[in-house]
Amino acid sequence: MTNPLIEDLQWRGLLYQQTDAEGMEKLLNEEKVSLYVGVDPTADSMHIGHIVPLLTLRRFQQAGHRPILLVGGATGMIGDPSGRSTERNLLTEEQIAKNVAGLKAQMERIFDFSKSENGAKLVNNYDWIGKLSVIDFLRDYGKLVNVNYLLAKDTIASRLETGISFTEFSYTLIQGIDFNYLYDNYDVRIQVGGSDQWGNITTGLEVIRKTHEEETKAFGITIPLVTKADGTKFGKTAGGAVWLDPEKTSPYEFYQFWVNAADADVVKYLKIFTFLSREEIEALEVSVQEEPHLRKAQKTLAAEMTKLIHGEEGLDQAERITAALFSGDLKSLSVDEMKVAFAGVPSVELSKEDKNIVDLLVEASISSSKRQAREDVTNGAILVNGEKVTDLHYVVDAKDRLEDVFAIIRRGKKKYHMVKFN
Ligand code: 485
Repeated sequence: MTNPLIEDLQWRGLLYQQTDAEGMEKLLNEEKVSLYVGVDPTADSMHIGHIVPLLTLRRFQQAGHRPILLVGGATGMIGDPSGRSTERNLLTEEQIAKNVAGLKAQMERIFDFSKSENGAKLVNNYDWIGKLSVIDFLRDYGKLVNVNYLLAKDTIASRLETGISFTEFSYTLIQGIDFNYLYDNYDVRIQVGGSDQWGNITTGLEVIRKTHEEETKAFGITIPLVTKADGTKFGKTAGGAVWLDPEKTSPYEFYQFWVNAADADVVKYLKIFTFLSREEIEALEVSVQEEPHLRKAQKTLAAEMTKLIHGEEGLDQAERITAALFSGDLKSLSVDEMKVAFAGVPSVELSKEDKNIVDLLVEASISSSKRQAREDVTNGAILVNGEKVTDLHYVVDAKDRLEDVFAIIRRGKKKYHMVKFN
């Protein structure tokens, strides 16, 4: 017995652990179900590591199932020890409220909430965990799990040497109560998470089993960690994590992250992250083998991902900045786009006074000496905000100071410098 959705997930490399693969396949063949992923509000934005389970839920939604997105207003106040070797700092209630709002907005962009049959639904576990008294917690749930059972969980066992607070020790049971709550109230049958969530997902199944007399039919699956062929960590750039929030990672930087994927990784990413069909991805795979210089697969990946997270507008901006930097023609960019485009280039601060171009090149260490600077200018190697400057007497003044504070100087074909005036 096969199921087209499971087959697709397998082909995409999205299935890692499963509590009962056969049982779940049978369930999916028989009915449309609800399933959930939880995210804790530890930051006001998700990063690209978070979206793999979310996009997997969207694949379930496309197959007719109903995604439930849980924001951990309660669990965020406790702190998941999974995948961490040290205790977390507690966040304040204000931080959590702000983070919850940020995550919700991002989830709303990724899912279709309007479908009548199986529209996505957002829930916050603060709504039920927040009401649970200490006595009820210990009597109704604490009795269900043995401490020995909890001590054997990887995320707890690995912390026994260095120590784990009772707070973080209890976390897995809270997440288990969530699964049980959603099973009872939203008919949720499957929990999905990254591989670090295996222990928490199985605690939930344990709680469901112990609180229900009839045979329970709930399942857990985890998704493998995304890896890179060169062994370095996926999802990190020189500037840190790749965030979904355009204020933290601009659509242009986001696009650049994907377009720079290695040939050895790009097909895997297309399978994991995009909704392109198997045929489309296989055609791109041929392109990577036969015409790698065209970077068709990378461009498609970058366009799909940027559109998904930042919309057509974000993609348009990213492509325009990329093209302008490639051709060296900055005049097509707005001042805001220039700021985005050059956010990462080295900047030099100079005082805000009118200055001869040769002096400026030396002071900003763009040319190595006065002689070099003169040569650069007369050779036509210098562009100020995209305009060539060949006159040795040219004065850089207010007209060149974008927003009165910066100018982009290009020397040679590709070397850009940002000069900040203050
Ligand atoms: O009932 C639940 C309550 C909280 C959670 C899940 C179900 C959140 C979970 N404990 C967690 O910490 N998730 C991580 C997070 O929030 O950042 C990451 C996982 C990753 C993947 C992602 O969330 O580390 O593997 O599941 C969606």
